[in-house]
Amino acid sequence: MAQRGAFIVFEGCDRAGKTTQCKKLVDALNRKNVPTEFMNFPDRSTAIGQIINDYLQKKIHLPDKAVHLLFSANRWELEPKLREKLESGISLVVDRYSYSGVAFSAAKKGMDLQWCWNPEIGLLEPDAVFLLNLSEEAAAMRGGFGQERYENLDFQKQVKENFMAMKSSSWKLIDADKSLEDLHLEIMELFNKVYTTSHGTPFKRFAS
Ligand code: NYM
Repeated sequence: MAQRGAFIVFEGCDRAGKTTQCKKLVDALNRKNVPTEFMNFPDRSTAIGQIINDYLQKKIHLPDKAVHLLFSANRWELEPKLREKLESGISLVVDRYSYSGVAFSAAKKGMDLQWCWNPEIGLLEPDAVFLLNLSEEAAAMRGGFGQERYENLDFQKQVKENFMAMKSSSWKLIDADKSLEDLHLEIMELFNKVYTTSHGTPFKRFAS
């Protein structure tokens, strides 16, 4: 049986450069013959993902708790696919995961971190979380937000606080305020360490 792939999650506020760095990492690893695929959450291509997309684009309104559970259901519907890929030896670089789910929902009034975390319990736990951290000043230099929900400075500040509150010692806090290439090199180095240590280890799942 193939050794399982590594499961890496990129997290951070909007505009931190996650998607660009995820894709650079995937390309670089495939060039080095490390079979790797990109995935992202929310995955807007599924039926649940389409409702989330309509919500984010403000085409529909949903109560905060209901949409939170849809984001979580979107991860659960793709859990078998993630597991199968990892078991077949493919490494996954995933742009946002449960931590975004909790950090964004808990930034809303009346939404509690633990309540938000509960539906994530039992999902596969990544081998590493790379938290791309960008100062508000640097973020502001990157241009305006788009039209989607959550894309405003005050909300993003609260999201950042929530990420910091969830951050454990195994997370890699990465200063994203540097050139694309420097950031990529730092991420490659971090990935190599995680890849060596995660190989051959059993999957972990989120506990309480
Ligand atoms: N988001 C993302 C959530 O609110 N909950 C989640 O569980 C996830 C995965 O969706 N502003 C938010 C964060 C983003 C928005 O993500 C869309 P992206 O990466 O811009 O497509």
